[in-house]
Amino acid sequence: MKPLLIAFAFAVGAAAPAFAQHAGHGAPKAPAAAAATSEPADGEVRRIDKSRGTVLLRHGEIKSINMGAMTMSFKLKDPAMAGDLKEGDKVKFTVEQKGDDLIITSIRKAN
Ligand SMILES: [Cu+2]
Repeated sequence: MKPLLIAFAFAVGAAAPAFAQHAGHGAPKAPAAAAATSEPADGEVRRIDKSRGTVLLRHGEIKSINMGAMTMSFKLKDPAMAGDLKEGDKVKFTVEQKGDDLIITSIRKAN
């Protein structure tokens, strides 16, 4: 229990200065406000399970759900979103939390 709490506190603490810096300097493209929740996260496809509609991603920080970088599995909102993705693809994606599930609501190849 205790290590989890410490990890969570660290994640929250680490996210705050990053956000302040982002807002302070003003991103060149996205003008403030809604950006923090809708900004796509970076990831790399490690595995795709088209029959279950899940994708294993190694992802960077996901600000919208306050999650640090890790490798984990996500459900796709629509299994067809796996489309032409393949292992090793670099992607940009957005995530929505529904109960205990994290659902990928959009995913596309990053260039
Ligand atoms: Cu994660």
